[in-house]
Amino acid sequence: MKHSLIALSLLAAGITGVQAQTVLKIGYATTQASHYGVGSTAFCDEIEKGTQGRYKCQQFPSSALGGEREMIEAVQLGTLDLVNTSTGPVGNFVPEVKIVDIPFLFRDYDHARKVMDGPIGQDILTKFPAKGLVALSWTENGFRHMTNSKHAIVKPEDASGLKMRTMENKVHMDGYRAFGIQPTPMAFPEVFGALQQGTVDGQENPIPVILASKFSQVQKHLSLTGHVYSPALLITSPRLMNKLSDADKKVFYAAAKSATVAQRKKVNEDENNGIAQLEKDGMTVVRKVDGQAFRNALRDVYVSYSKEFGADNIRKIQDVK
Ligand code: EAX
Repeated sequence: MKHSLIALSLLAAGITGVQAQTVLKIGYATTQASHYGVGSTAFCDEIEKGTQGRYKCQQFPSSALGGEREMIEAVQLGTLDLVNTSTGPVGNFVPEVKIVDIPFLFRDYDHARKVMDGPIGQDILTKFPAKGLVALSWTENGFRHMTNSKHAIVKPEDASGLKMRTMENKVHMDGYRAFGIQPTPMAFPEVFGALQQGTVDGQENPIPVILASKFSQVQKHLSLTGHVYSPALLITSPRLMNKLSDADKKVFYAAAKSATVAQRKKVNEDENNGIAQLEKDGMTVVRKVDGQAFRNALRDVYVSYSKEFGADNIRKIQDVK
């Protein structure tokens, strides 16, 4: 009797010796072994360690909680704590993000990462709280390449007329129309089935996504167009961040930086090893496309991009060395 009274009084005083634990739900589109899984696991490991186990994650890989747009909405509503997402649908929530989705805006990974980590990319992150979101860091999806089931794509004329699945992203769709592509916007969970049934002829994604999603099973041709750099973001909500102590906030932001580093490292690895793997899996790969022809095809749409985003803002990104 005596012991239970002591236990009860300790409990009442909150002195349980066992810290309360909060389990955070984090979702992303591809497998746990993919670049999103590697980045998310780095984040989760670090917040558990940094908060002495007071915070830990429950991961929902492989679009278990729906497409990226749905997961971002769930974070806004409070039914999901974090999402590690490409910028694909993000521009529909935070318009300032759209500029980084412009085709052929970034020269290479070094250029893209410098922009995202520098003042331009960091300033975009400050626009999220006004939309009920908090972007903890830029992670990374990668440079996007075209796959299809019909024929090799070397120049825009080869892509012309193809029904290609795109993200729900107007900036991408306007650019792809300039190549003569018929863009079909679709949430990621539906893509494999649509390719398998031939509802669309092709799609475009970075090597890490093509690998993790086993698109080689439903796509014959891969062309290394690298037509868009696809940034990604680790997003949570002001609701979650406002619950954290200042010390825990620091832990979360530091863990988000670790996610960025880990995810980019995995993208590098997939870029180095993935193409040979996809060839082994049966894809025919066009390594050298006519990049200039693709860029030339965008001349008119760049006029509308300049009107929408400001020619000087586009130039500022292009001029980052
Ligand atoms: O973020 O929808 C897409 O094509 C994205 O690249 C994918 O969800 C990974």
